[in-house]
Amino acid sequence: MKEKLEKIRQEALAKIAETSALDKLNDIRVAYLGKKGELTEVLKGMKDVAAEERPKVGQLVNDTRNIIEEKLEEMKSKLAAAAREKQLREEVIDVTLPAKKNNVGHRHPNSIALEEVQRIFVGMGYEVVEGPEVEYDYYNFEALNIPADHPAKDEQDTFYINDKMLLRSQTSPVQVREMEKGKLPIRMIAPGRVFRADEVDATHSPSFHQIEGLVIDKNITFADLKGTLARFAQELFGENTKVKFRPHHFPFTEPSAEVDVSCFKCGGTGCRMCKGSGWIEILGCGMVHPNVLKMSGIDPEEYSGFAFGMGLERIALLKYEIDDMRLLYENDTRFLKQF
Ligand code: 2U9
Repeated sequence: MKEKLEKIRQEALAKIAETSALDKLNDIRVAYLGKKGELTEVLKGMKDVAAEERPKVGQLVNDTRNIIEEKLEEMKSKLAAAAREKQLREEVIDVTLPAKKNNVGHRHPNSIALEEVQRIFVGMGYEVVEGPEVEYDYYNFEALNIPADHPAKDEQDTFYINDKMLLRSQTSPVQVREMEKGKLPIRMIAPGRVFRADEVDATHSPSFHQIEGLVIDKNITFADLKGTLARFAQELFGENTKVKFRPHHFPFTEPSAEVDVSCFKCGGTGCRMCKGSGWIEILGCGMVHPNVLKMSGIDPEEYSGFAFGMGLERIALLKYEIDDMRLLYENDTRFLKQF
């Protein structure tokens, strides 16, 4: 029995000494000290030991158990300390490594262009006014002298919500609402999102942005319109910019014109930017139609006004020489960061 215990002790201690993993220690504990462990098996043989020998043998079993347990605990602490040390070594932070770059956003070319246009008009005393994107047919078409059978009113071109409501196809309703308030004079610009049932391509999108302007006062003439837009063009595209007014037709203005600016890239000699013509179309304008004034309660005998409208994306594409409008809607920061 004594030899047996000595053998168990030596074997267990040898196994403990060569263990390098914490979970293996528990296997050793079970194998020697567990319910079916080797030491327990030895205890079962106590009944065959002579009565006078039993206390001595019992003491020996206890000693063996204690020493195994002691060594198990010792090894456990040793392995745990080593594991902790390894972890600390591996998790050390190298403060000299370069920091991760935070990908910060960038202002959108539309926003930069809008701020520029707003700055110019606010500098001339204009107010910036916004209005709803969901509008009544009345404010979007009827109040602007657009007849019921006008092609723009077709469902092919305008997004209707029901008989009376639609997604505005221009920001003009904002001006109509302002005129209805009856506070004159008016000197305002209305920037905002508009909607048209267009297919997406390099120059079209079903949702884009406009900036429209409206001035109403006594004695406003076409000369005021020309002077204002000439100044605007010079501020936006440079002091040497010339403007050219070509007769046009809009239902809400009479007379109406489209405005070209001399090419800011080649100065008017002709290049790829202006398709060789020396001129670039940037906006439409005209004197507010008397019917439009009347419908909003303004007497055309007493007051007159001018209005203009431009596509914000078009201005951004021109100014920043971007050749595809779709790039403006992808919000890829690698693209946005270039402006
Ligand atoms: C009121 C009266 C008149 C706004 C105007 C234009 C001419 C024009 C287009 C430019 C390119 C729209 O973005 S675009 O497709 N706009 O040419 N807009 S005059 O006239 C108004 C507005 C409100 C009460």
